Amino acid sequence: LDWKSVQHSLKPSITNEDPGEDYFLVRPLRIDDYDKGFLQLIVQLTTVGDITKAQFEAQFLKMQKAGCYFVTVIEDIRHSKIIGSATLVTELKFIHQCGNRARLEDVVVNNTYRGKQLGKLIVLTVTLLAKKLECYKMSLDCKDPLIPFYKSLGYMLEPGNANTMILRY
Ligand code: 16G
Repeated sequence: LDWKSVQHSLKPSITNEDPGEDYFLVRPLRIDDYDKGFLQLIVQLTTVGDITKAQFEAQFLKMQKAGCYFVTVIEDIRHSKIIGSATLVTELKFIHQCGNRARLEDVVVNNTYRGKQLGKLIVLTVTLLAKKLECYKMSLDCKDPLIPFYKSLGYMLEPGNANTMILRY
C-alpha cells in the first residue's frame, strides 16, 4: 500500500496534478475545529454528550501531549466544515521487538456526503500513516454491515481471532 495506489484506487482518481472538483482537505484535527462542526459530525457515530469548547480544547491538548493520537479529518473548505474523521491510535508494546500497534477508531463521514469515496479516502490515509509510523499491525472493531467495506480496503477477519470482547462501565 502506498499513496499512489490509494490515489489511483479512487474512481475517479485524485492526484496532486488533478485533485478533482471538490474542495476537500485531509488534515490533522486542529484545536479550532470545535467551531467547524467536529462534534456535530462524530455524533453520527455514537453518543457524544454535551461538550463545551473548553472541554474539547482540554481533551485536544491532552491527546496532543500523549503523542499517540492522530485524529485525521476531512474539511469541506468551501463551507469550513468538518465532514469526515478517523483516528489512528498507536500503542507502545514490549512484544514485536518493542513494537508499535495501531488501532483505527471513530471513523465517520457526514451522511450527506455519501458516494464521494470519502470513507475510503480517510481510512486509507490513516492506514498509510500507521505504516509510515512503522506499526506492525492495525486493527479495528466494526458493525457487521461494515465488514465488506473494510475488507475492500485490505482488512480481514483474522482466522481463529475474530472475536471482540468488551466490558462496559
Ligand atoms: C465503532 C468504531 C469505534 C467507535 C465505536 C463507538 C470504527 C472502525 N469503529 O466500533 O472506533 O469507538 O464504534 O461505539 O470506527 P460505542 O459508542 O458503542 O463504543
